[in-house]
Amino acid sequence: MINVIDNINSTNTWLTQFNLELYDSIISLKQSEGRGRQGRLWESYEGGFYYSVVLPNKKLLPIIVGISVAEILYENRIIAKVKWPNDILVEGKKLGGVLCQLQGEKVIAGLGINMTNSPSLAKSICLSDLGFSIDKLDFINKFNEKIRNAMEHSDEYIIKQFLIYDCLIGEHVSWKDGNGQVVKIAEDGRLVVRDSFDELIFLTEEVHLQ
Ligand code: BT5
Repeated sequence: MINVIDNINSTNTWLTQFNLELYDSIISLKQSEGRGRQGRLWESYEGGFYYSVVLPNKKLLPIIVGISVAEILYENRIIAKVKWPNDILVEGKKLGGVLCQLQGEKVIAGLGINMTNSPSLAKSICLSDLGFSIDKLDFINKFNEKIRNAMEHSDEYIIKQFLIYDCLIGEHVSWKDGNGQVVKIAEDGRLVVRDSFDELIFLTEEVHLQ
């Protein structure tokens, strides 16, 4: 069931408060306390897309979500890239982001996309800046269909699909206490980076393009 609401603190928080069925979801016109990862804020003014859905817990789920969003954008002629694990970038700026939270045996996946809202942040972009618009309910239907299909695919296939949209491989990146060059996405979904000592490092945390 899709729950539609005009205002809420956070669509992810709302779903965590109920023991909902797989693929139950909520969309809100705005959020008063939209959340990013690690306690960061997600600017959520009216005009944006704020959606959360209950999904099965699968190993590469954050990557599957990123691919699904990028595919829908491509089908709407928007050339989007995914910055591992699942920032959605267009023209090097952040169009959207995904927040996956483990909830018992399920995952709550929250998706924010800037549509007609113009975020105040410097490195952000919205669909109307690009001259595009997407129908929100159409987006939800396509998104859920893509997620269901992706559940049937092998990990190897999912990683291969991710590489179509990836913007990090071969790039120099930095993280909290180091820097290096991105080598690949490992089969378990972690980022493999080579640092200046030629060691391979597997990252499960945030990296920044240099
Ligand atoms: C994310 O976090 O990118 C995940 C965002 C998920 C938001 C959705 S909306 C529906 C659902 N309900 C929620 O409460 N959350 C989810 P992270 O990678 O931590 O990025 C957060 C950073 O992105 C912030 O620190 C800002 O720098 C930047 N940011 C915040 N709002 C933005 C926006 N509207 N557009 C672009 N960048 C933004």
